[in-house]
Amino acid sequence: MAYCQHIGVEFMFINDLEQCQWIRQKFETPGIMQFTNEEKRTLLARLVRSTRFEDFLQRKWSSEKRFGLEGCEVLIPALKTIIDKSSENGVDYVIMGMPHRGRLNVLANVIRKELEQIFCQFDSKLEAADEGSGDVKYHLGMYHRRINRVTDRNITLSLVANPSHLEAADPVVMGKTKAEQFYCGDTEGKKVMSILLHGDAAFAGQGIVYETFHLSDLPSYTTHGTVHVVVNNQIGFTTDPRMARSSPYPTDVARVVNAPIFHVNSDDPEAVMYVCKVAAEWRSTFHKDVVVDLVCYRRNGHNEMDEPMFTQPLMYKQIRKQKPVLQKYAELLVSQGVVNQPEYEEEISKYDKICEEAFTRSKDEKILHIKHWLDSPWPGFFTLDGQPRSMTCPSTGLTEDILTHIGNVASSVPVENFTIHGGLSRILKTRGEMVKNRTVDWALAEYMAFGSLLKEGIHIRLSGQDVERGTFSHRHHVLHDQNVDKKTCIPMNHLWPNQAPYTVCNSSLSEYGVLGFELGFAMASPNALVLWEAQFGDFHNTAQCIIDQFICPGQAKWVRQNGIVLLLPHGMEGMGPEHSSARPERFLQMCNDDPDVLPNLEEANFDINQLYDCNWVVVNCSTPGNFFHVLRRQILLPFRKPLIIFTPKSLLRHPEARTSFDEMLSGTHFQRVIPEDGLAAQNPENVKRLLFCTGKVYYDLTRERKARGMAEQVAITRIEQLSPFPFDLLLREVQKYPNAELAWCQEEHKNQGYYDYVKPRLRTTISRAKPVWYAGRDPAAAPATGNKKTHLTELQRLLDTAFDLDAFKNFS
Ligand SMILES: Cc1ncc(C[n+]2csc(CCOP(=O)(O)OP(=O)(O)O)c2C)c(N)n1
Repeated sequence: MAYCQHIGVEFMFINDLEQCQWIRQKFETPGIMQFTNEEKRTLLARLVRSTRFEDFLQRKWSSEKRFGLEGCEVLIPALKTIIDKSSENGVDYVIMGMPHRGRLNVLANVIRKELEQIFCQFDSKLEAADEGSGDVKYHLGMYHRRINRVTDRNITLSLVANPSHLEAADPVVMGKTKAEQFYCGDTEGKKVMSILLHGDAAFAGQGIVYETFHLSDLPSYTTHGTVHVVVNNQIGFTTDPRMARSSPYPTDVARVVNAPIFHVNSDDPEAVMYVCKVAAEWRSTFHKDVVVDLVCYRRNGHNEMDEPMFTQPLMYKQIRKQKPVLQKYAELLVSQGVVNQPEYEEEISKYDKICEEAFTRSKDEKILHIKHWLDSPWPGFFTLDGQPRSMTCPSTGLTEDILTHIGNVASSVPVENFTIHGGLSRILKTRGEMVKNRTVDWALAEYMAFGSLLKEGIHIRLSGQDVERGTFSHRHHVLHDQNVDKKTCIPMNHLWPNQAPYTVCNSSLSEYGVLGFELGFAMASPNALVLWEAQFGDFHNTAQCIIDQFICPGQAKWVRQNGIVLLLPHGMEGMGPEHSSARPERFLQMCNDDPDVLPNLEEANFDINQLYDCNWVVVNCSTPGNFFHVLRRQILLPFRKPLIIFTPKSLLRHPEARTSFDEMLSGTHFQRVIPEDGLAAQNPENVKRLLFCTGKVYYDLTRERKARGMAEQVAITRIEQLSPFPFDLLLREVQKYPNAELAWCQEEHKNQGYYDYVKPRLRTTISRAKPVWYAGRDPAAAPATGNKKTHLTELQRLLDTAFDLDAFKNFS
């Protein structure tokens, strides 16, 4: 197929005739690529800025890493063309994600971050304001509202902060875009769009690229088309467009995701501009993804310190001979009489002057503020100087009426003429009985939390594999008519007249992509409860990069809070090495509280201050009621922190794992610690052992204690909020039982679970006055045995240790 010069198009794998015809018409119509002199001059001016910006940085800071754009200076006019064209078509908010290459240039010349703010990032003597640990300049995000000069319309541009991990920000950008579309009612992506930039190597190599593309085909995840731009220097230097087409990598990606890919020679700025216009038009016409592959070369090494001749001598000899694209294009326009030489030189000196002046101003900056680099401000949520509006949390309880109303909707079909499955009728009937008896199980507790927040105007989004039904078939938030195909009902959306919407969506089979997406979604607004549920807790490890790079340190690096909730099914039930452990030890190891320092327990609002200072909250609730409270607390807190919840499997149906409405009424709160309240608590001096535990093992312990008749000798205290560690409440517990030995009991293996986190903190709580013994499984490489009998033997052994009052005699 014949194309315009310097352009190659791949779309053979697209099976929609209309789309194929559209592309053909754009590239096969003779003479279609025409530009006015005005457009050519704008293009030249944009190339001047792009080129001279890198030159300026190189002159001022020749030994600093900046990951310059030399060789692909057309990226700036390319992006600006996509934005101009999209703005013309009605887009007023563009959310972007990009890697290192050319990022500072994009910030300066596309997003229009003040140059002095960029330059002062190079000043190593500037002190950082006390707002987290910060990040390197080519990772920071940005948000800017401005007038688009070409269309004279308002446009907001946001560049999402990212870690070094290439492509990790892709799903985050998608999620944030989806949220912005959702909150402004843009159901077709006509106002808010995403642009993703990629390097060629990671675009082809990282699986997250495919995961992200794949989300664009799912209704609750689509952003209605993303324009992807690949800075493709992997094939080295070429001016031959056929070389571009033989570049296998971006093409493979596009083929898998069914998006057209336009290769274009980046030495031909007009061809680039044309392709970018077509890509933006494609997106606004079909609302599908499209890839622009900028085939270029990289004039320097990977960074400015690198010597590329070490490894690619011949290629770089050729590259050095190449005239920069700005020079070539300027010569072309001069020869065509579009500009004359003095005008061109004037354009250059005008921009150089802008840089020099900004550089002078940058020297006046005394302090580096990371908060100037926020990509998602939350207007109104904080005070004007960015503080929480209070340092308290109201009761998370509800009135009896609200509980009953939600319970009734949760156990009924709130629409007419809708036939549900017989098995589900039984489940709803059981729910109805629980409501009559004023109790909740796990599923109902979650219903109560969600339903009440919706009433308060909080949007809720629950996403993950099979979340609509619930992996353990306990949730059933989407009812399916048994007689009419695809007819569904979401009772949660029938609770209150003016309630916020509830989104519950089964995701694709992805963790990295989907968790990143939800994290991005949660960035957009503090007034939403965004939850990602893993099918089983251990699957979070394929999303480890989102956890390590964004969720855990996000606030410290980018001064941006995020209230995402991770629901991670966890528990040792003889199911084998997989499906057992959500790896609590990993989350706990990444908590930023000091194990060796006892905080000031007398401080007012100690619990809230602790939450404010932490990097994330880790809980393992032993009762449905506490699960209900912690979900509500997540929103009622005056700030946002990620919340990691280890959620149950067998406890979902455990007859004792029920909570009475009484513990959920107005005035009640989330309990960070649930103290012993049985016989042992009545005569605490007689208690020989105080067992601390968390989560499901509590039920094994109480059953065993009862069987052994040891209710007076052994007290059992549950730590429900593992981090931040409830030093204050635990000190009280220990002081209550002066004659008791202390032991930590867990069902996980010794090198896993909570032991390594809890032990030093418990010791700090008691000023190391007593040992803290261990009752649990031995260390192991795998999280759980695959043999049911071994599982039960191990469980019995740890229970034996927990209740053998002589067990630790030989150690002391
Ligand atoms: C997930 C991940 N793995 C490895 C790296 C280390 N790394 C940084 S840049 C880079 C090469 C990128 O090549 P390319 O996409 O061609 O971009 P270029 O720098 O050449 O423009 C690598 C391997 C990284 N940042 N992220």
